[in-house]
Amino acid sequence: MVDRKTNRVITLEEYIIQAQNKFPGATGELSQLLRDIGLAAKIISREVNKAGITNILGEDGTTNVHGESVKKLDLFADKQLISALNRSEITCMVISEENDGIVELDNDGGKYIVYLDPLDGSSNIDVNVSIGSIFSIYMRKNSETEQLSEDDALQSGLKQVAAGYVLYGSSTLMAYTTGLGVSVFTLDPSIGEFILSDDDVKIPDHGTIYSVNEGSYHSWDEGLKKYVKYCQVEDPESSRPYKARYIGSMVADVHRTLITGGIFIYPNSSQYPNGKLRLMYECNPLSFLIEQAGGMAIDGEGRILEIEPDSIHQRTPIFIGSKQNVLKVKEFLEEYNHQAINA
Ligand code: FDP
Repeated sequence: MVDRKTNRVITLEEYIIQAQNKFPGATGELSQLLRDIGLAAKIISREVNKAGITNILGEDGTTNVHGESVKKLDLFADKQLISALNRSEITCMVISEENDGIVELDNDGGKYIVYLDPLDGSSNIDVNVSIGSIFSIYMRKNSETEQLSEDDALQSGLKQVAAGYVLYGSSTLMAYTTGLGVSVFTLDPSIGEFILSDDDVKIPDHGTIYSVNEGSYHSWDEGLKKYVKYCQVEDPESSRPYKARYIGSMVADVHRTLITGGIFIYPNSSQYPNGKLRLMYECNPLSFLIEQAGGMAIDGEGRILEIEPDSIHQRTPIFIGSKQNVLKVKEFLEEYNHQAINA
């Protein structure tokens, strides 16, 4: 995207500084933090792109806090992001999918707390399918002189000051919001800079793609089964049947949903009674972005962003995407899950 006044491209760094200058009282710390994440993203992107020729594919031989096997690239991404955040001493604490408890950084007086999913969609790493990094930024809750604890980090998604993701796909892009719309940047590898590609992305109000792991159909609640059948019915007036698309990397599935509209679902099921995806570093940040783009994200009943967390690694079901699609699935859940309870 080209700056209309100067007729030249805008880099992530310039964009962040311009945005900061609109707020005369801003300290520049949040801007620095976003730039640090941008730098780590470039390093991770470089490593992802040459993963097949270096010895970084495959498993590390350990399991993470969720019992999932850890890939070498998961650990590389985790390390890069945490060391980038440690550099500018603005962040006091990181909570990451790859670490059991909180990770205290060198400046325990820093005012920001960052949640990270360093490499989302890890099962796709070794097969060259899109993966991503997700971040969510909060102000610490307690005073800067108090001992840091998990309690500082347990805040609802409504309190996020910024959130975003980096998608390592056919190109590498970074999307983020500070609560004033969603901006997207594409990495130009020839100059090593993220270039602004859209500064106010809006999700279509309705879309014709549904995205869910249908292999789990038999372990879903009745309402979701009925909704998916509704998506498959032929009805040209409402553009049905919808298309089914499921990459299996949440960032990639949600990014497609942001651009083309539709719905991404990871429900509760008999296998995952509380859903599989993590509230604090997967669902909250992506819900913040999708809401900022004009979409909706619910856990089946209420807004994801309104959930009061009781643990840093907690899970939640999620139904996220275009407003009309999310409202439609909600109707089905209310009608049929309710009937099942009363049967
Ligand atoms: P993965 O296990 O590969 O890390 O975060 C978990 C996640 O990927 C999401 O990115 C993805 O949407 C989901 O799990 C895929 O789960 P299923 O294999 O159960 O569909």
